[in-house]
Amino acid sequence: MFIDKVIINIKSGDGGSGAISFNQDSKNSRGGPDGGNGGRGGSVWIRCDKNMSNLNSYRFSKNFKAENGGKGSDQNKTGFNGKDVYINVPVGTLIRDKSNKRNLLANLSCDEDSFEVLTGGKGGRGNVAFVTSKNKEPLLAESGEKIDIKQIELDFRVSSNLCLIGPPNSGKSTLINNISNAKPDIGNYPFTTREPVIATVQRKFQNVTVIEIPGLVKDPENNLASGNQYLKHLQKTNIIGMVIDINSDILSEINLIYDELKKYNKALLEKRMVLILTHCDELGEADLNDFINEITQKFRSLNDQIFTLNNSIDDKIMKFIDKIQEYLLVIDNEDMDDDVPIIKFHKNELKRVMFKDDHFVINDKQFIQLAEGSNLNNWKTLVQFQYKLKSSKIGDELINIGIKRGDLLKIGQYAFTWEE
Ligand SMILES: Nc1nc2c(ncn2[C@@H]2O[C@H](COP(=O)(O)OP(=O)(O)OP(=O)(O)O)[C@@H](O)[C@H]2O)c(=O)[nH]1
Ligand SMILES: [Mg+2]
Repeated sequence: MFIDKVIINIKSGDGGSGAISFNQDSKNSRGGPDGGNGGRGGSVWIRCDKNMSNLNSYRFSKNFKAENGGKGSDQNKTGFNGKDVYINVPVGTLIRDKSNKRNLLANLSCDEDSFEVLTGGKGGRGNVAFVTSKNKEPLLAESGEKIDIKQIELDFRVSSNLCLIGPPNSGKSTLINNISNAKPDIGNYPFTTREPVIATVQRKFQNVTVIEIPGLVKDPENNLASGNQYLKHLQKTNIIGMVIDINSDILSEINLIYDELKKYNKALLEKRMVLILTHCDELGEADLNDFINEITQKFRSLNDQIFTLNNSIDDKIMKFIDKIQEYLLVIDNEDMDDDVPIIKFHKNELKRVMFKDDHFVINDKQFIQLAEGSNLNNWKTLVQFQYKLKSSKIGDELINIGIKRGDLLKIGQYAFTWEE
């Protein structure tokens, strides 16, 4: 199993609510307000883990929720901050906001890189924060900031030195089997390999990472097992190795590969390409030379980069690895990632106040928290709330859009009439 793309649900913690409380100790018989603030909700982080090489651990676990902040309490005590939650991903994972397909949130390409993908909700303020010269006994407090669940996509591209692609049944797995310790399935039928295979080749104290992409076909829509869906991994390879059976129509197979690469991202054609012809044990040396001449005439860029292999661990295969290692020394960095700026989720841009059907609505987050954190069913609290509302910019905005005495005003779960 090799999972390289998943959608997961994340939620950072809601902020804790602020407290409404009055100090009643012996030193202060009248009792001053002492309701503390709520704690901050935990955040959701994405963190690179260099030991991961796929997203398989997200096959079943798809929900990640950070802890909510604690409530504030009396004696001015602030609630506890919620614990953060960390989502580990392999190096080279793109993070996208699923509600907005094109919204790339981050590109985690360095080891130990971490990114706060969803910040925890702010804690609400306790009633101490609402003391003014006119209101010494505020009955107001805010609920904590609420955070919605978000869907994000984790999209992992394997980093490799050599990526083997080619038509089905061309000998890709056989090559991996001969040069590394990996033992992919080999079969004399197409699509033996249905998911990318990753292997490491060790020679002369230098490691070469190799990835096999399942067979490419001309018409990928009709073939769910084809490798066309995995072309993204080519973006992060240094060398593209086209593996083709010498008994096939080599020129048209090369053209098919070029076409598929061009369709996906034509910049891929600028990468270093090598041609690996397999089944060469089935042909005489003279025929082999004719073939190579014909190919180099048509594809001049492949000159000197054609390897003729047999299904055996012989001199030819060793020379092939040596050559790949040599190329790697001169290829600086073929990683095609653009520098992607890290951006945050878009906030919902609702108008702060509006008229809807037969009533006015306040969408301002801070006032909603204030309504929800206070008990507006208590008339004394409501008087204080309305006073605060009227002396704020939101009050001015309501007047600007035409609110008058007696009009119905809704905020959060509450509805009341506007008094002047
Ligand atoms: N004689 C000979 N047979 C080979 C050679 N390379 C591969 N084969 C045979 O060709 C068949 C296909 O080989 P695989 O390595 O499974 O090919 P693949 O490209 O990985 O195939 P898919 O994963 O199905 O796309 C197997 O029966 C291999 O034994 C070779 O150089 N010489
Ligand atoms: Mg295979």
